[in-house]
Amino acid sequence: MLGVTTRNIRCYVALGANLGDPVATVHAAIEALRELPNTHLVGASSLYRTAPVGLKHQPDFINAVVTIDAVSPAPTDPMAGANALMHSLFRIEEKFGRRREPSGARNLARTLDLDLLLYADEISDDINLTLPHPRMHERAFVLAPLAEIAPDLVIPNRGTVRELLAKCADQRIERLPN
Ligand code: PH2
Ligand code: MG
Ligand code: MG
Repeated sequence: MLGVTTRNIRCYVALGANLGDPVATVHAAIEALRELPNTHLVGASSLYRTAPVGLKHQPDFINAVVTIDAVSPAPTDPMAGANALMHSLFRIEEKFGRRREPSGARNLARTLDLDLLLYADEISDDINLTLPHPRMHERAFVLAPLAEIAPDLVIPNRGTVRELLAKCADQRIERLPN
């Protein structure tokens, strides 16, 4: 590839499911992420059974986090890459049966939710793609799997994953055997 420079962009994606067969779905979704073009799946956490956060009368979730390196030609607008990745995540959600309410209602039980947590050190307050993910720093269901694969990672303006997880001790979460 003469003359084309590429760079690897380290990204973290959270997986969550609480409808259907969530354990099978999260395992299969990790494989779907492994197949994404122009990316390399670097690592995956264990699966966790977690109490719903901010939701009433919903089943427990299965959650996990993966590390992905996106390969991007440089120079480019970094948010173009982040938006492209987010749309790939939406397509995988749909493939696994995720239906979004036409009303835009959020936080319904879902077969699969894929959230882009971090895209390198991009900071964005775009309403459609806020980076870092605006609530990741206070959620054990994100921080515990992330601590398994990147404990010293710094969430911009928040702290390290390890420190932040220590503040979430009140949230019920259980690692499933691999
Ligand atoms: N996702 C939410 C809201 N609450 N709670 C748990 N335990 N796991 C999730 O994935 C989750 C949640 C919004 O996407
Ligand atoms: Mg979510
Ligand atoms: Mg989501």
